[in-house]
Amino acid sequence: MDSPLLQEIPILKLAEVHSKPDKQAMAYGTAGFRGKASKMDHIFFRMGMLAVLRSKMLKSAIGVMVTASHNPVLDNGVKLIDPCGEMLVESWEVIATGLANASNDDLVKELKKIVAKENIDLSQTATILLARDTRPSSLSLSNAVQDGISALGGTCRNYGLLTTPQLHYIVSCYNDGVKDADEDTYYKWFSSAFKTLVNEPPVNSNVTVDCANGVGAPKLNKLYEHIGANVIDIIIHNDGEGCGKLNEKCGADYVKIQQRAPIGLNMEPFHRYASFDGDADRIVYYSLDCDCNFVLLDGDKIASLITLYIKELLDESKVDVKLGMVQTAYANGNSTRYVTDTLNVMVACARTGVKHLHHKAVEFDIGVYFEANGHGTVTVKEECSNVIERAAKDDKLPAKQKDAAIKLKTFLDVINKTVGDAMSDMLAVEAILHAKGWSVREWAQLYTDLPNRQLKVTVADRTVIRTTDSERRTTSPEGLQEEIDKLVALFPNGRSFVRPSGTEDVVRVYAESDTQEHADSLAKKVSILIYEKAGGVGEKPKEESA
Ligand code: G16
Repeated sequence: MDSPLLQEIPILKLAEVHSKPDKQAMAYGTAGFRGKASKMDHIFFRMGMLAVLRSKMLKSAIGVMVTASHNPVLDNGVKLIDPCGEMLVESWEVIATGLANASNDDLVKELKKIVAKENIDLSQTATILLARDTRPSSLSLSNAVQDGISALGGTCRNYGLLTTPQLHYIVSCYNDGVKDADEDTYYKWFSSAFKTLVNEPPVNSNVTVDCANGVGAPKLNKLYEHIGANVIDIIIHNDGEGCGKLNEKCGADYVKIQQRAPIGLNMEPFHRYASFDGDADRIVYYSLDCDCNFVLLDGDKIASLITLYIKELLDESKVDVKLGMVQTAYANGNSTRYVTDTLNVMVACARTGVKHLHHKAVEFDIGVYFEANGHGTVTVKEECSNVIERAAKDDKLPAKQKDAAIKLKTFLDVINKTVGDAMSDMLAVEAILHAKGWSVREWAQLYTDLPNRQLKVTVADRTVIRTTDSERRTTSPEGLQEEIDKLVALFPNGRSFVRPSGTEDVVRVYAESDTQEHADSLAKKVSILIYEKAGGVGEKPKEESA
């Protein structure tokens, strides 16, 4: 009997509507496919089909998120979410790239190849949970995903506008048996966990949140309504209602890279500010010190604060589990030293991309993982959750010990364990500051960042840069690493690395040194080197004249 896949006509009809332009190739990058929205319709259609195949294979619902997160407003992107709410497994990224790049004529052949290779039973049902961000192109591109889903006979539950981490959370709830899980399920869970933590007394100072003119603004507003203004005071900035554009001079990426406030924000010393990115999966905090210097509290500072708090509660509760932290090469050297030497917690290093950090984090009983750009969360092994829960209920324990276990349990409830989540991370930070009676001043003083700089270089083909050692060293082009080493040696406490971005068509350059001037100069010199050795295009980076 013919399998549903062999009903080629409906597939081909829809494939014609979502036809692939000739000679266009894309790869599943750091967080899915990303690029100019106007050139990606066929990719969204094909990812709808791929999600159906994955759902049939795993007999679970699969998520599809339409977003390009921190990228400019005219870009878009798509990524698949696996059943527990985690990123798509890496082996399927290769399959996704193959399907995205198959010619129109080879599309059905490519689908059949996937079915055969992965041994997919096409008689299985498939459920796809779909959501999108607020980009102008997101609605039509999510319609393309829906066409892909119906082409292979899958069922689509379309949640409309959501933040990326909300969809990750809903996918995990759905596959856990909560079939009616939706946005409200998210708000109810996180607002209730937060209120349990901080209700008495409530948070008494406000936090201003730049939502990058993205989907985070309406969603944070809803979360705020669930928590209540009597518990937390949130002021939303860049809510997308004015003339500001998504991620333009605002949002977590802008604030982190430029090390300055987003557009239109008049900052006051010691006030708490936070920025989300376009789909609210990243968050950075910042403030002004008494001399009105900009103070950034990035992903490293958030991770350090969370690790410190969990460590304190583990020590107080005497719960004996293995706590660890995971960072990337971008982590500020002093954050790694603080966590290793002062907190005495083990730090592992992973490649850029939360999927890589997540995999390493789950090796610990409790794994705190964050990229310096503010993307991260905490993972907890199930056995570890059970140990904490038992301690929290154990009346034989001394009151202080039991109380710490209760606090730890409630704190971990406020975390979205599926993926980095700006809203849930914000609640975690607010809860810790509240518990410790700290302002941003005490938090900032945990350690002093080594001055650093990040730059981008455009080259003809960024894949000529290959890296090793968690992206800390290059293996190609030949001789490049030796040249970088020579430049680094010129600067006290110098460190620099380069890597091709997986979300933008650029090579990223990171440098740190003892002073901002030195970090800037090292970053510039390395950028020039990349331009010369790796086929730079456009304007060549210049050294600032003294
Ligand atoms: C995505 C990934 C992050 C990564 C960032 C930049 O973030 O989820 O893990 O750090 O891209 O990646 P790259 O340097 O390879 O361009 P987002 O917030 O854009 O989804």
